[in-house]
Amino acid sequence: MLTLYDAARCPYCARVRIVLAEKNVEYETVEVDLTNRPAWIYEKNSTGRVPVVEDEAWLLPESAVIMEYLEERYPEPALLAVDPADRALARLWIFRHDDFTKPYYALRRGDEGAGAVFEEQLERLAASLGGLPWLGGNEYGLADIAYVPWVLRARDMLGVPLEPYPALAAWVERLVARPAVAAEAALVAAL
Ligand SMILES: N[C@@H](CCC(=O)N[C@@H](CS)C(=O)NCC(=O)O)C(=O)O
Repeated sequence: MLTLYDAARCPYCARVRIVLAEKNVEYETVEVDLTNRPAWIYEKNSTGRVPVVEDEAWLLPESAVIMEYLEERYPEPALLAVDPADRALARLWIFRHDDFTKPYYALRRGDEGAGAVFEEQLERLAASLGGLPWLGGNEYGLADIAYVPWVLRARDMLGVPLEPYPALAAWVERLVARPAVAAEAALVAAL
């Protein structure tokens, strides 16, 4: 059985949890204490970070790579579109996630001016959604899963309101209607 080295509060782990839930994959969780990381985690991942998945003693770190691995290992239900252009767009979102997450962490640290920079990112995300339901276009998938953990944490843990960004708020509503994301929203609310 697949093992996930996990931390409840980690948004990168959340990406993997959501993909596993969407694909209905049975797995075991090993919770890693991020405040007191066990030495053995470096045997699983040289950076000492989570998430890591272990599949028959084979180890894979890095949430973006894990998401793609799971997509190929468990193709159904698909979380990447069939159309190559749509697949590329989803990958582009994931490749550039730092543009969004760096301002998030700056805000979390309380850096000066970070609120305004993060607001710009929320506006950008909302504008990208435009008339489309999902970040990747017409189909829900990995791009949405790659971003929603930070949006939920910004809303529920950093107190960032989403109402000023109606397209983004509606996107979150659509996402939490999915059991896989609802479970994650419940976890964030309890952190
Ligand atoms: N690029 C990694 C980032 C993972 C990451 O930063 N995980 C955090 C927890 S949210 C971690 O393990 N931090 C421990 C540390 O950096 O010391 C990924 O996408 O999986």
